[in-house]
Amino acid sequence: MTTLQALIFDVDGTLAETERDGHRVAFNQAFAAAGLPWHWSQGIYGVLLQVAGGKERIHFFIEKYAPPLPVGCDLDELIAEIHHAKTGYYAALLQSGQISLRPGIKRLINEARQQNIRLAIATTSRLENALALLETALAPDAPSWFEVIAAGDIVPRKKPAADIYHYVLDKMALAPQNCLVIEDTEHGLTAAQGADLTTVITVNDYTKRQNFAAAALVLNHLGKPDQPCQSLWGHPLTQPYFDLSVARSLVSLSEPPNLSCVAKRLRDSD
Ligand code: XBP
Repeated sequence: MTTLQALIFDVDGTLAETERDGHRVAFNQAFAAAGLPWHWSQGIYGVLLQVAGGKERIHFFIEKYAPPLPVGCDLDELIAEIHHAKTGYYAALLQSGQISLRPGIKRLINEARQQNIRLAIATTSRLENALALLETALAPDAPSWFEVIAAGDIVPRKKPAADIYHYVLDKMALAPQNCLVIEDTEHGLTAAQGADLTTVITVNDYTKRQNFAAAALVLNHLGKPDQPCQSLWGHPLTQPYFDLSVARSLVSLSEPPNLSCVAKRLRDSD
């Protein structure tokens, strides 16, 4: 029987609602500071979220909406400057304590630590942004709780490519059937699935209409004793919150890895 050995968490939207109230706000602050008349409304940001990664998202915005650009600017330099400034604004937002963890995240991470379940992060976000969220919203030493924090440009292709999950599995020397992923987007699910990982989705306003048919379980959030979660799709949940007992049963039910994917991975790595 397969046993649960590790939990792998996505960051933005999964640990905390960082996209609408964090990254989006910081991007707008960086645009204003650069003297650019650009503004990402909540609605536009929902469209832009189809592209992962801050730099890639700015690039996509310029291509899609053709906003006014400074005359004669070097586009890559401009994007790098905006993204650098945005990272500073995002850190300041986190420091101000305006962004807190989603229900049940802290409880599940504590439970995993108590039961020696290994922890990892797999995010498209820049490493310093992931670390800042862990330090400010979880605990100053929280980054050390995670054996691997795989972030940003560490792999060549961002989600929905499976690269970041393959990277985590390789670093931890774990088989996918011994791990469970917590994600919030279809891109994240596709990435995890590409690495044969069983995935639980906690939706948010930006992702609740996405296709999560491949997930083992879809919840509104992980829940806690005084704030029960709702199961939206998948394996029936007979308790008010998601904990390691549910994680273990999902992993034990998971199908054996897709051998054609494993063979392809081996061929690709030749
Ligand atoms: C989140 C993302 C990121 C952040 C901003 O990915 O898509 O692009 O919005 O990232 P995940 P930057 O859900 O995998 O955590 O740090 O690059 O600005």
